[in-house]
Amino acid sequence: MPIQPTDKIWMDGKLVDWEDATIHVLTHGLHYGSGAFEGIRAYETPKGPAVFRLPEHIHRLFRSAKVYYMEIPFSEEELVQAVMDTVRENDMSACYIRPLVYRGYGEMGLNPLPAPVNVLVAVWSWGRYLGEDSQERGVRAKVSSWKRLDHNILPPGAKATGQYLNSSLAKVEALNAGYDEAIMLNTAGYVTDGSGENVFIVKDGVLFTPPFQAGCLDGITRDSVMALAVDLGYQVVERNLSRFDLYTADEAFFTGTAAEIAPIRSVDDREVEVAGRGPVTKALQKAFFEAASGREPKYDRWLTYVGA
Ligand code: PPE
Repeated sequence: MPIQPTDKIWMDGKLVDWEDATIHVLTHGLHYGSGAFEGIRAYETPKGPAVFRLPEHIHRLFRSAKVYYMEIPFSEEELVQAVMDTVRENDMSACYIRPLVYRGYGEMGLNPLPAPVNVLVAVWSWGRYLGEDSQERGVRAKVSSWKRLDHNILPPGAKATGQYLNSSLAKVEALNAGYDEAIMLNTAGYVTDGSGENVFIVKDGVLFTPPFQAGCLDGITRDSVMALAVDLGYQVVERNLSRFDLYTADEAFFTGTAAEIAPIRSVDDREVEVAGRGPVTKALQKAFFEAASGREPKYDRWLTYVGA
């Protein structure tokens, strides 16, 4: 779906009109993928729009930037404020939020250090990431022939722009083969994550998800779902998952800011036991949306209210 323009984009400290938010063709990041980004969502709540786990997302942005020697010319608090300002100025009740830090225009070449570091924050409406009825019906996943980046190739814990070429290869392969999403393995053959989501399975009432060492992103939705699951009385185990685990799961689902919680209906044409959205997935979706929309006081600490 084409992006629906909003009003303003925050660029290096100023809100500029959507059409004027442009950069030079010799921007370093365009040529070498030298950037880091975040994906955040704001949800409608009884107290107006609230950003879900905003400080955690901004903190991860700083960690990603650090790996690539990018000194962000703003503090974490300033970028938290920038996100709030951008959501408010665009009058969004709910939206997707994309902060981006990138090497800008100045010098070319593989040494990125002489190029400046620029920052922007854009917001837009982003509906169901994996398709209209994906959160009810679930999606069909394919284990990718493309391996996920290894810790010593490009650190999978960093959300760097160039790294996403790896995810894009997997995504297009899955789509071309008639599936909705890819699941990527590491070079040892264990599950890491989807092209843009973490992966969970349920077996005999216990939740399993790959550990960070496997090479997944330390997803903030993943972390939230683990907390909610424990609250609901489920045991959550971080351990390596194999294709066998995926093929024989009772339930499986993806988590991510864009995807939220999306059931996995089948993996490589093996249907999960419940063949769609199972009871555990459904309970977690409910708990997640209650927390994100400010209807669960216990998780109010996850929300940053944008204010009038
Ligand atoms: N793994 C990967 C590889 C990933 O890109 C994401 C987020 C996650 C896991 C889940 O992380 P979190 O959002 O913190 O729960 N993917 C973002 C980019 C999506 C895009 O297409 O762009 C997102 O969901 O915003």
